[in-house]
Amino acid sequence: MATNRTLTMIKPDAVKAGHIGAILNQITEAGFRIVSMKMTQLTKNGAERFYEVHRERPFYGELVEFMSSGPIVAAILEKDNAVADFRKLIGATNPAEAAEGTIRARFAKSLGENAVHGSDSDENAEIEGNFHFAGVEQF
Ligand code: FUP
Repeated sequence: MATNRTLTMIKPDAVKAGHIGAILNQITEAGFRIVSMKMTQLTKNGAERFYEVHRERPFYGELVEFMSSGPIVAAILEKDNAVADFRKLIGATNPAEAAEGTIRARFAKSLGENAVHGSDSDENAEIEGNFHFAGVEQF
């Protein structure tokens, strides 16, 4: 079952800019079912733990500051081939390189403030889903 799920976050830049509705619409129009969803805010410690794999990268500090700077919308999404299909829907990490019509091409500001997160593997989708949601919140 985990192979059909991914975890997304609508990041602080996109929430501030008022894009929650448009992004969720694009996600559901693309055939993803919402398994879990909430508006929340990462603490600095939470963002550090979520992005632990990037700890040694030069952008880690900025990433943690940004991701804890305001509210986000976290959601678990379900669809066949969810991880790969969602990454295709959001486009490249850098919005300047994201294909036309992708969520990042439409809504992201920059490489650092790139509107949405999408899990990069089935294993991480499960870890990230369980980071944000308890079992009873996964429908
Ligand atoms: P992605 O899987 O597309 O979200 O990209 P990564 O896991 O490589 O990066 C996670 C987040 O780190 C990105 F969403 C934005 C930030 N980042 C930077 O700020 N600078 C970089 O050079 C790479 C990533």
